[in-house]
Amino acid sequence: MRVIYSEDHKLRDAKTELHGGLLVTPFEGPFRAEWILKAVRDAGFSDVVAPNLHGLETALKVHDWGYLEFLSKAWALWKASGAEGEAIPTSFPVRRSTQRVPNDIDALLGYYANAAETAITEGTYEAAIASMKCALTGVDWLNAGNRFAFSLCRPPGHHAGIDLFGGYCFINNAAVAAQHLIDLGAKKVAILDVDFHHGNGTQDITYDRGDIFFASLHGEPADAFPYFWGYADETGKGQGEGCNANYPLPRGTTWQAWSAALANALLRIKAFGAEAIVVSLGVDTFERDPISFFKLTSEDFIRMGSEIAGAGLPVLTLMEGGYGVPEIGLNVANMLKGLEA
Ligand code: OKP
Ligand code: ZN
Repeated sequence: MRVIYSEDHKLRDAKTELHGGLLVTPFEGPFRAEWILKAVRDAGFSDVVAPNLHGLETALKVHDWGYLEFLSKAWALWKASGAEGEAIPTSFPVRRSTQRVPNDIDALLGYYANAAETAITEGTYEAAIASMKCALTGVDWLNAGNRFAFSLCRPPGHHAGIDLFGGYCFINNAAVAAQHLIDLGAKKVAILDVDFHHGNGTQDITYDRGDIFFASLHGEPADAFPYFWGYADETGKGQGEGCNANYPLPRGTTWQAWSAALANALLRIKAFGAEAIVVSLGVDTFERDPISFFKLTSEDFIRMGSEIAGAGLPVLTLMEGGYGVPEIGLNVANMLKGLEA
C-alpha cells in the first residue's frame, strides 16, 4: 500500500470553530494527520511519499470556477476588510432570497458556505490544494497498475460541494480523484463514503452524473450533520438517476447493521460496473468519537477493509473525518490492513 502525505496540511491550523455558542479549538486540527501517519507507519506501511505535481484542471471539472477563485482569495479579502479574527460566515442566501453572487467578503463567505462552524484562515487554501494533490497522486499510483493507495488527505473534502465549503471541507478530494480516474480512461467509478457524516458535497457534485456511483453510510440526517442531505430517497437525477445510494443509520449503530448496509452498497457498486472504488474513509464511526453516534470497534475497521477489498476492485482510500481520540490512527491502520489481508 502506497501512502501519500503532504506536510502542507499543517498550513490549515484554525484557532476557532463555532461550537456550542463558543469559539473553540477545532476538532479538525493538524494533530489528526500526525497521529494517523504515525500509526500507519507503526503498522508497517512504510512506503510514504509526497504528492506529485498537479494543477487545478481536475478540480475545475467538479467545482465552480468562481468558488475556487473565492477560496484562493478569501483570506486576503478578509484581512483587507480589517477583520481581526478568522473568517466565519454569518449571513446566508436562504429560501426566497436572491442567489446573486455578492461583492462583500462577509457576504461571499455566506454565499459559498453550507455551515458556519468552519473558519477560513491563512493557509487554508494552500493546505486544501495539497490535500487534493494527495488524492490525485493516489489515483496516479492506481493508474500505474497498483491495487491500493492511501491518500492521507487533510483537510477532508466530502462536505465540499460544487460551490460550497463547510464541515471542515474546502475541496472535494474524493470527487477530484474520481474525475481523475475517469480522465485517465475509466468509464465508471464508485465513491464509497464510510465517514459517519453524509458526504453531501460529494453527492452534490455527482448527483446528475451517470459515470460516478455514490454510496454513503451515515447518521440519520434528522439527527446528524449535515442534516439537510442524506435521506434514502435521494437516488440521483437525470443521467445520474439510480447512481446515488444513501444508507442513513440510527444512533448506536454497531457492526452488525453497519456491515449489512456496507454489503448492500458494495453489491450496488459491482452491479453499476465500477472499475475502481474511491473510499472516503472517516473513522468517526468509532465508538468513542467525540462528535458522532455509531459504535464501531477498532477490530471492526479490519473487517471493513476486508469487506471492501472483497469487491475485487482497485481501491483508493482517502482520509476524511475521525476526531479527538488517539485510536483514530489505529483505526485507519486497521482498515488498511483489512484491505490488504
Ligand atoms: C466533518 B467530517 C456541531 C455541528 C457541526 C460539523 C461536523 C463536520 C464533520 N455543532 N459539526 O464529515 O467528519
Ligand atoms: Zn465525519
